[in-house]
Amino acid sequence: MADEVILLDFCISMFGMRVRIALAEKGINYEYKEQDILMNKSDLLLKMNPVHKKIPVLIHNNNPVCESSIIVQYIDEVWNDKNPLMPSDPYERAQARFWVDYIDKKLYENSSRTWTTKGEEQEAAQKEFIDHFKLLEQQLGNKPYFGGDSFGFVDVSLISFYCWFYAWEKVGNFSIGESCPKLIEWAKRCMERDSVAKSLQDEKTIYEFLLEYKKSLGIE
Ligand code: GS8
Repeated sequence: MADEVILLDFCISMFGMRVRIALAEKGINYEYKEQDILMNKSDLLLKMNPVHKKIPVLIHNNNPVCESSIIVQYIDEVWNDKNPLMPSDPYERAQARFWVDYIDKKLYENSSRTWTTKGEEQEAAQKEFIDHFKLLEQQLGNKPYFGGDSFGFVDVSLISFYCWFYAWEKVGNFSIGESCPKLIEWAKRCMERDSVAKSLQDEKTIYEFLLEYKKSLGIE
């Protein structure tokens, strides 16, 4: 019997986009179920991710897998016949996990401070945010992808942030791209992949969402 694969997701989520990219890299057909995570979480989401109650959740033959970086690694292990995403060397694998952890802990955690704060606090938050990207750019070096010649785990995990740049830059009135030209080149390289191009959300849609979200939080 064919595998049943369902993805609980929210269209503008960078975490959901990671999973969409990984599934596309492997050529997996799946059912996409958009979730209303802000106003009305579905019974299915609460049942499948009772601990965090967050998307994305991959449901593979009725078994839920939660947390985007864990889901991407799961996908790579289960569908291991095509486009490996994790490095085969244990040390390189540990390094890739380290940088994805950095993206989740530093980059993501700081992203909202670039538009929820004001004045000097905002300037400091934006500088720190850019510094995270600069460090990642250094890590990329002159390689085409983070893992070297092939698109892999760190690329999947970071490229989903790229379609948020426009919204962060416009709402926060600052520029990320100016400080990290090599990272932008890398992002454009990644965008040439079908798996990425079809999984990333339109940047204007994200911008509109962020404006509305900001308003809903009562931030001027
Ligand atoms: C983060 C998922 C997450 O923040 C992962 O999967 O990597 N560490 C997790 N999901 C958000 C939407 S995207 O910002 C979510 O589901 N939020 C609902 C809530 O916070 O209640």
